[in-house]
Amino acid sequence: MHDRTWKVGWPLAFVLLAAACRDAPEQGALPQSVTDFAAGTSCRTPPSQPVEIKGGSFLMGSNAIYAEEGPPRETRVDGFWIDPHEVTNRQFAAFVKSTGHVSVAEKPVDPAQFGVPLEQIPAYMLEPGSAVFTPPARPSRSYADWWDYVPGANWKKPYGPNGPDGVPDEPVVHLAWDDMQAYAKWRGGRLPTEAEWEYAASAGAPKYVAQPDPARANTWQGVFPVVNEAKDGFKGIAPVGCFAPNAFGLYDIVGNVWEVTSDLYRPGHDPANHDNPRGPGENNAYDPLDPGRISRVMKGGSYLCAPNYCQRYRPESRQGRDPGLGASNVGFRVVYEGQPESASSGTMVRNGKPSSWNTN
Ligand SMILES: [Ca+2]
Ligand SMILES: [Ca+2]
Repeated sequence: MHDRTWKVGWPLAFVLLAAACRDAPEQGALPQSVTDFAAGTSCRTPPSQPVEIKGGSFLMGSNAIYAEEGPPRETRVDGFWIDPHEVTNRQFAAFVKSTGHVSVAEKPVDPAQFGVPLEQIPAYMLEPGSAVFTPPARPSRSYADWWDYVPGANWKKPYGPNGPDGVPDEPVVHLAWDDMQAYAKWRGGRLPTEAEWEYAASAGAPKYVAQPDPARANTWQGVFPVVNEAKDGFKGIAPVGCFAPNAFGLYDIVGNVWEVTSDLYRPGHDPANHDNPRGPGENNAYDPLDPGRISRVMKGGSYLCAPNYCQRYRPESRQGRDPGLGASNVGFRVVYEGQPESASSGTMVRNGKPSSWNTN
């Protein structure tokens, strides 16, 4: 195992992923290995045709739980199109096959990003790799106890070189911002703004604060990080489409994996910025959990969000995300300015009025 002292000193990504830790977890049953977190279950893959979201207004943000989500304010969003599910390994593999793209996690790490002399950097941390959630051997409140930098972990080998291959219908993870951008451009789209994402995730439904029912989203039931009851059927990541879509027909938009947006991160919303907001500029971006770096906003929580730890299984939830390092619970989905060519038939339109999902 890696040097724990060094891990605690990591300045960024692990904090970003685990910042919601507020209370000490309790003793409980322990998963035995990372392979316990492979889903091993397949679900019906939902349609991939992008869904049209008509423009409109909604109450963006919340004061209910975390200060960084407020203040709520009426916000207008222009119409757009959005993928009905998180980008999958199958989709990303098609992109790689077409373009030859090599993801950031598959390349050696630039030692300059650590800001310390080269001799102080453990060699393994300069190898290609990514951050993998690894259940701790005992209850802990320290994120450094459940995040490991694993050489050889990447989108194709999400648990590391000795783990299983990425499952085609599971969301792709371990990507950096540049990888997501490249994929979105290849698809003819882009990453959503935070406002677009939150509008689509809210789907005209009332705000809520409680953890979604296990039938509605892949989150963490039990006391994080040691008691993973998996009442929703998944200890870890789930294939897309295993849970009911929201009223706009969007699957897993809350839970499963966090979804990175194009906005730069700053705690809280600017009340004056409510017409198609695109987040703060670089000079105003600030992530208190990673103050030396400019983070992107990610939304909706993941399979690691539990009531005692990360109540971010809601449309309003947000955290900063290091754009340069992937992780095993962070993915994305793509939006489009106009009707994508692939959606010329079988179009699904959602206009703020909840309606049932129709695959016709
Ligand atoms: Ca779960
Ligand atoms: Ca999600």
